[in-house]
Amino acid sequence: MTRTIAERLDDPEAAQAEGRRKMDWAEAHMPILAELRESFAAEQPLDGERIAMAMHVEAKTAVLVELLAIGGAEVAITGCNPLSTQDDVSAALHAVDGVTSYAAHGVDTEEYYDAIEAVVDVDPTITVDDGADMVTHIHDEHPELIPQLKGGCEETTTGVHRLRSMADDGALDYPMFAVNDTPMKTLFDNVHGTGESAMANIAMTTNLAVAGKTVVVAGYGYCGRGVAKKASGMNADVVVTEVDPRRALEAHMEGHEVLPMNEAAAEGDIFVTTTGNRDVITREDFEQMADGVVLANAGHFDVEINLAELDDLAETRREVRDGVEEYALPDGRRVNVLAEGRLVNLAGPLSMGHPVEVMDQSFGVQAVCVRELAANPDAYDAGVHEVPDRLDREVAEVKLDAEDIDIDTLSDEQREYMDSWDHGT
Ligand code: RBV
Repeated sequence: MTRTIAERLDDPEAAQAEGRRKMDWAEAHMPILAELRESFAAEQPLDGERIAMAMHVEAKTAVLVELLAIGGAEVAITGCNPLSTQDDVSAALHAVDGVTSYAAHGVDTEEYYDAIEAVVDVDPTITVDDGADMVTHIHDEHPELIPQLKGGCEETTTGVHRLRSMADDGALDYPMFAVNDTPMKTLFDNVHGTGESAMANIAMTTNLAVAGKTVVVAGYGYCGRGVAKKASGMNADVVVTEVDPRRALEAHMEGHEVLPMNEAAAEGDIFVTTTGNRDVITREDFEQMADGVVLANAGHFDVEINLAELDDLAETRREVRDGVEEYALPDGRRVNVLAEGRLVNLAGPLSMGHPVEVMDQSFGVQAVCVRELAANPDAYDAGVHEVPDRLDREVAEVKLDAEDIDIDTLSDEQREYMDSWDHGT
């Protein structure tokens, strides 16, 4: 039997108190979720829903989960990465009425999937994923649940990518919202969230300067742009590697050097992978690197830095600081890998995930998407769906209001002009 977090801990009450303290801090800086809490409490939009979740179980996620429970749902949750769970937060969440948490820090692969299986016991009507592990598990192991599933929400680029591949193969059998792809998520969480938290965690984990260094950023999608921007802001020289010609040009026009990884390998001091693909840094690259380089991954899965090849090359391997593994090569060079090559902003010993304010936006979109699936289950067929623009707007408007920012409104004449085509000079 998979144990809940309360059954795993020696002193769940002490853990709960500390977890609740972290949740209180996050909650105080999440105005979008605060506003939704009022309407969810009053209107009970999730009454009767059962939600199965696999997400990074830390304080901001916990505020989202509590909101779903306040809205009337029964929720079961586990982690979406073995190292990103904070046990105290998991314990605090488990103590919330209507919530069961199986998330625990440091589980092995078998325990990780056992916990996903345990979550499925909630008999879900809705799923919420970060990375698509829950939705794929349900398709593989519990197809009998598919008819009752109103739909699901996916948080991250990698997960949406997996879902689109499933849909292309005709293998996605219930509707999924691509929460990741909304403006309120991508333009903030992926860019600023990843950029700030990845660079902050690299700096904190190593206690080394970024200024004056060369930071190699692999991938110039939204996450890569964010990392490059923040690294530049910290006075590093930035080198970008890409496979897409347009993105490579964009990086060039933003003032970054663009090189193939094998050449960048010889120049970099700090490497950050953000591609979502495997084998981005491999043996040939390790062979080019200078002594003392720092390697970190900010993509969802730990496949971007080929650690098996690095291990193969290395003579010895030891933990030189918490969260820093040094691989010593036969010629004396040392390559330092942060957070076991897992996403550095969530899986390191000091990691806390993205800043609170950006997760308020991402999770605001999650919450309104769950509400939408509960309210309009028949409106969406099996497949990947864009989040309706009105929902993304709703979240943006709450945030503007909270920030006390006013914007203009189109006049009738302007609206008509924008909608018409028969005007010219
Ligand atoms: N992410 N979650 C956090 N809960 O602290 N930080 C980042 C958190 C999400 C982010 O939205 C991204 O898409 C995903 O993690 C990658 O797994």
